[in-house]
Amino acid sequence: MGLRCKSGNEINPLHQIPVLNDGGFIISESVVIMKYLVDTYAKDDTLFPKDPRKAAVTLQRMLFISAYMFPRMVGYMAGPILDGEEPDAEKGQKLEEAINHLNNFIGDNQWVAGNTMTAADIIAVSNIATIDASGAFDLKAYPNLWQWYGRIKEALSSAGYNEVIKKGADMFGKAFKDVVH
Ligand SMILES: N[C@@H](CCC(=O)N[C@@H](CS)C(=O)NCC(=O)O)C(=O)O
Repeated sequence: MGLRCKSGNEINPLHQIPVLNDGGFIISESVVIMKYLVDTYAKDDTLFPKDPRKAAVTLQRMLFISAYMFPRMVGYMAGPILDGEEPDAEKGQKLEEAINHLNNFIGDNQWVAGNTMTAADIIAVSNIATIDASGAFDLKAYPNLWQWYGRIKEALSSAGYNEVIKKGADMFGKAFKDVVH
């Protein structure tokens, strides 16, 4: 089944991915999908804490990635990838601001939303892996982020990081690099 069925029934009227179909329960928006999956299938609440303040910080970080960093990443990378345009320096600066914010959010903590790994780390690494693969920014210049990036890749390695996250990130990164370099 695609985003639009042959019958004309749409599983996402916005025609966007990701969309989850969990036994007929259909829901879109990456942050909502992740929360639903944790609430429904996780063994405990560590990936999405129940403590109100920890939950608020986790959600803030997830929405920061989805509503602030991701649009800036797409804004910078889509023109070169889809239309063969030269990268726009101003859009690159906007994305770099978001990278810097993430570096500051991590701060001295081990993870994006504090000292335990949460769903915020998973959504964040999907974006950072794509930015890394684009080769357009020196992520080592953001030490908190760079150390966290190594940590999260290691933490997710046995959960299929290469197949689930790196493969797609490398594909987009390569498409960008092919135009730019
Ligand atoms: N806020 C949405 C954004 C989804 C989104 O932008 N999806 C892109 C691909 S990553 C898409 O399907 N774009 C096609 C379109 O907008 O027509 C989420 O986090 O799930």
